[in-house]
Amino acid sequence: MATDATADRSDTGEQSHFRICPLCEACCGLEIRTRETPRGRAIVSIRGEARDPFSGGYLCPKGVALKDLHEDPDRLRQPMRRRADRSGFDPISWEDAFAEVAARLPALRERHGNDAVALTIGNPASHKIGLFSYFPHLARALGTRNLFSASTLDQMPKQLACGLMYGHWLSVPVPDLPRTDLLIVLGANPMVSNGSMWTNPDYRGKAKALRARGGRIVVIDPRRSETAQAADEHLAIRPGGDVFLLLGLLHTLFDEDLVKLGKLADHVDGLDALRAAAADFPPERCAAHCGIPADAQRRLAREFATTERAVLYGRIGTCTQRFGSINSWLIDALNILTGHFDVEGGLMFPKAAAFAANTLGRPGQGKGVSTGRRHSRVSRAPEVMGELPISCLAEEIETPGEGQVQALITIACNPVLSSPNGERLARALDSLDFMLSLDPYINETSRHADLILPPPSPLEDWHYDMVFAQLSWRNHARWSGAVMPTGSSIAGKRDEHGDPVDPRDPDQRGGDERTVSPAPHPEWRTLLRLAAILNGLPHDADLQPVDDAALMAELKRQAGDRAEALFAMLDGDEGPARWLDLGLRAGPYGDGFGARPDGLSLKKVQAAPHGIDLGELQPRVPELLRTASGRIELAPPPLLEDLAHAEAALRLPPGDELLLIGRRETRSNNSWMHNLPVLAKGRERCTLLVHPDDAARAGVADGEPARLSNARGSLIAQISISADMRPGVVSLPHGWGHDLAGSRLGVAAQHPGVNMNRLLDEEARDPVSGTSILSGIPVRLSAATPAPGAAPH
Ligand SMILES: Nc1nc2c(c(=O)[nH]1)N[C@H]1C(S)=C(S)[C@@H](COP(=O)(O)OP(=O)(O)OC[C@H]3O[C@@H](n4cnc5c(=O)[nH]c(N)nc54)[C@H](O)[C@@H]3O)O[C@H]1N2
Ligand SMILES: Nc1nc2c(c(=O)[nH]1)N[C@H]1C(S)=C(S)[C@@H](COP(=O)(O)OP(=O)(O)OC[C@H]3O[C@@H](n4cnc5c(=O)[nH]c(N)nc54)[C@H](O)[C@@H]3O)O[C@H]1N2
Ligand code: SF4
Ligand SMILES: [Mo]
Repeated sequence: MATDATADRSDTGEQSHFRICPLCEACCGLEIRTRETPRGRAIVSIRGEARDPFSGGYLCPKGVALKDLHEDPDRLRQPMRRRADRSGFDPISWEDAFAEVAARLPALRERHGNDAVALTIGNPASHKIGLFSYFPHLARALGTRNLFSASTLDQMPKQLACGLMYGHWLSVPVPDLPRTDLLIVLGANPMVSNGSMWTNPDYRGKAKALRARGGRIVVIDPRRSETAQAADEHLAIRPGGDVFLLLGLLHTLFDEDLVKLGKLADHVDGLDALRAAAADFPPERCAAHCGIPADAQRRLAREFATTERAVLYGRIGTCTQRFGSINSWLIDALNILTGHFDVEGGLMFPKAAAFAANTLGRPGQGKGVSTGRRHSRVSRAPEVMGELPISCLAEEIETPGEGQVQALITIACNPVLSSPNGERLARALDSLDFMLSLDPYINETSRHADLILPPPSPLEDWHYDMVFAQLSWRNHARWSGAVMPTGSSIAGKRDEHGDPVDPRDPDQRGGDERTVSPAPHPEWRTLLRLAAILNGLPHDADLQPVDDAALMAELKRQAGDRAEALFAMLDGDEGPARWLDLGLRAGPYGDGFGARPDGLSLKKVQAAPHGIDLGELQPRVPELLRTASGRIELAPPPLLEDLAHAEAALRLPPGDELLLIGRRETRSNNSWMHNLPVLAKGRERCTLLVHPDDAARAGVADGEPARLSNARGSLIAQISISADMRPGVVSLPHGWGHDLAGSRLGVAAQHPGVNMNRLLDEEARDPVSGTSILSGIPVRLSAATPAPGAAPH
């Protein structure tokens, strides 16, 4: 796909390229300037693009790091095969790599059955149209029940709650921040994370504007986070206490007659069941467990209910808990009951230009979602959204019997660091018959693979955002052309043939000689190739007919007899581009293949270098609903049932252990960007934040190493004393621990940090969504070398 929105800057000899950043959910529009040099195109600068209607010039330091990612000598440029003696990897050609897959994988599946091959997919896949749109081809070809993703370390509770309430997994409402007067943030830190399940670049700017117009922000978090520091009020909740706070608020709404459904009155089911459920949870009963006094709960409920334009937003801190699904449900229910839903300034539903299931099919009614259609083999964990909990992966590999996992394909994920008890998983990976990783790095997970197939650099690839346009603060459509020519790698460092070379000394390169492939393989093609191999085609079969057939099948499903005619009309020369043209033209703003000539198409979106603004969010109930009842389900049975467990938890004393929570750092992104020099430089980021009282009690000092331990294990972390912590709570970021042998992450290895997930129990989950409990973990803190006189904690 050569199209590339480029403006010449003849005055400087530079060119500007406009591209959305593929690194986090904010999807900022970037201006990337390049210059042609005798040795190829070089990246000159990366800035926020002020003319982007969606992000208005915002960016964070990670956007700038795209240059380092493009040029990272550790980033793989061609397939790697692990040596038989496991001493490292050697580069091989794409042809040989696929031939090896063809020789091993189908036979293994034949021998052990479909479920013997597991598939896991991670966070970056949602930022890559090639991965996201062609992943289903591979999943279908495999036909395995052992499908796992990072969703069960993250947002599955929210998707489950939304699925049950509104009828589709991706019908997730987002705060209408520009038009609200009161924002309550629960368990999220958008100042640093830049928003999640809420694509909202420049939270900082919008929050500032809210306060400038007289509005208020309240943040509820065990830590006085960066978002809390930029708010009007901070309530330091007990980790894991959100369910009790939310129930206390819900109770208050009914108790004090504050419920006001407004225009939604005719569109909800289950109000009486919700009222009955809330009766058991007066704030006075919930206070000790959530750590927020009853009068503060009642005051908050009143303020929320009586502020005309207000919104309550909750994210990962509320999801990765035992009651994550209930939390996600109650957050939306509270917005609905107070008239802050589907209205300006409240929670609203985006309407994406392409691929949104809630714009397809019959408006206002559907089949709803179902879960638990099958269960994992070992722990009997229910399937949710077609997946099993990723925390079940290790036991599915280890436990013999029918359906045991013998082979694994990992796609854009690093579960050895990102999931609880990655050490166990790492051991299990070494027992597999075959492992294949689609990944740009030899990292903690892919080092176990037999074969690693790398993606192109994001700057060599075109993109259109399939996922986050469905979660955006404003509707829009933006095309990102490729910025760098295919095969450009380490700008400025090239050998006498013009080929990019590794700028580091040979002895720094970890021993393996590397060659640079001139033609990276787009990931959609890699996935389609793997699917074709699994469907019995030769490893070098022509993929065009395979791609055509899949597209035609989809067209027949959507358009019946008109499929052939529409197929001929589709633009885009290959792969996801044609699917995108179909998505846009058949979508809610589309040209309907000529029926609405002013509507969107791939060509039209490609021709708008700064993107197309599709306006503020609009009310969408009941049109968006896809529940069987055609109404919002306020009291979905699986969630209502789990309330009995919350009630039981309330009868136990709250406990007084020190609790570990996580956090995110601006210059870090989960586990995989610690190898980029521009982000890695500066102070140590993987530090344990400890309240001064807890530090004194444990006898640990600022800047010193200390031991954090529990029944699962122990680690040594550097202490950073912080009065921003709620006493009794410590905070450590996740995604660190880059000291495992066999990875090739030269920069990250110099600041390895520690892996907090070593202290987590892989069997601890929210049973309703299968999501791991990542927050509120009981731990002990002590001096690394006990100091004389320090009291043990
Ligand atoms: N810089 C940076 N940005 C990122 C990422 C990154 O790694 N680095 N990761 C990206 C990803 S994958 C995601 S999913 C998003 C997540 O984005 P957010 O949901 O905003 O996540 P966090 O920034 O981790 O903020 C979670 C907050 O919850 C608080 N918390 C912890 N436990 C509890 C609890 O029990 N109750 C309550 N109420 N609060 C609690 C923490 O103190 C923290 O401030 O961020 C994305 N953006
Ligand atoms: N304790 C604790 N653990 C957590 C969290 C937490 O808050 N606390 N957060 C959880 C959350 S929200 C998430 S989303 C998960 C993330 O969990 P994962 O998705 O497993 O982890 P990432 O660190 O995002 O790793 C992404 C992988 O994709 C690779 N990659 C990057 N770009 C590409 C690409 O273009 N193509 C391919 N094929 N691969 C690519 C990287 O090299 C890396 O191996 O971590 C979870 N783990
Ligand atoms: S906030 Fe940073 S990482 Fe996220 S999209 Fe914007 S520039 Fe990229
Ligand atoms: Mo995430």
